[in-house]
Amino acid sequence: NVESAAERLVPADLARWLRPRRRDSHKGRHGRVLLVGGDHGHGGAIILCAEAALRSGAGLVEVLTREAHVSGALARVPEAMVRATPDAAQPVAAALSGHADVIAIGPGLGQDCWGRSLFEEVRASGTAMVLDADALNLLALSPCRLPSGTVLTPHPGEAGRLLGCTVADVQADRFASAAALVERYGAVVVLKGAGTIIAAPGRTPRLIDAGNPGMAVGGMGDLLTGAVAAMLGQGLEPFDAASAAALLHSAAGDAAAAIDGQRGLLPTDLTPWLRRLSNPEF
Ligand code: NPW
Ligand code: AMP
Ligand code: MG
Repeated sequence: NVESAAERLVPADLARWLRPRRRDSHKGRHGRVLLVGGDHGHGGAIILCAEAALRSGAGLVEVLTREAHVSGALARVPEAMVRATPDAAQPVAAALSGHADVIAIGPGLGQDCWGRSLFEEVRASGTAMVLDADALNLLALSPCRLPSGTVLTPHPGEAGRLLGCTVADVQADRFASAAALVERYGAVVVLKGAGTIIAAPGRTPRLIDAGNPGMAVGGMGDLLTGAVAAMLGQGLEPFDAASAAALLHSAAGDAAAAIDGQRGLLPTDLTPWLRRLSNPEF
């Protein structure tokens, strides 16, 4: 069956994808990553995403969020370039200081006019994309095939919306659900939750046993979105970028939980481990 045929990833596999950097490397080689989200009430999601992108090795991180969240984001992550769009969304391109290699959109994006117009613009941009959270919810409202190489990171609730079925249906056969998402959207899919699956058109699915229920807390998935964007920015092809990021994120969750336990684990407890584990030679 599909599960027994899946490639099981273990943390040591990170060394396959995360090689030491060239001595003469520079930030432009590690990806200019644009992260879009953080509507009113969900400002933290895109800040967590930015921290994770930087700690996973992205070269340049830009955040596009609500004006109200700019100063908080800058205080927390001064390494990021943080910009706002006004209520009537101005073009994303106008808010960029330059060309983005990859755009991740969705954490805390919301589904009202602000989030919808940003999503439509990103979808039309032709740039490599990572879609999470409310970008997935918006996609579910107007489904379409996506440019190959787009990465989707649904949790089971979002996967159910994308497939038009219940969470129970998704969980009843997670491999079949991941395959159905790949089939319907033509994208790389990271089906999150215990036993994260990475699936892509024409590829043998991958399964990650690492990770733990301490990770079942708000904001945890927002880190993964930033990590996927960072891996794409560093030049991994989409299936490997999604795999490396999900493996890094799960291993960081286990490393952090091994110190002080699962209960009360926070996404920010993982960020130092994203750095440490993304340098396998260390
Ligand atoms: P149930 O209840 O079991 O039927 P939603 P969200 C299911 C932002 N955030 N296994 C589960 O269904 C996000 O980025 C902002 C099984 C649950 O009820 C989004 O933009 C934060 N089922 C927005 O909030 C921190 C699972 O999905 C439902 C499952 C809403 O995103 C929090 C919940 O999903 C958050 O990240 C699993 N492993 N996981 C911030 N600090 O700013 C999920 N489900 O309704 O899509 O809501 O994920 O909270
Ligand atoms: P989100 O629901 O978007 O915040 O994403 C939650 C993140 O935590 C995903 O990467 C999940 O795979 C991970 N996670 C949540 N619960 C578990 C669990 N019980 N075992 C392993 N990973 C989990
Ligand atoms: Mg989420």
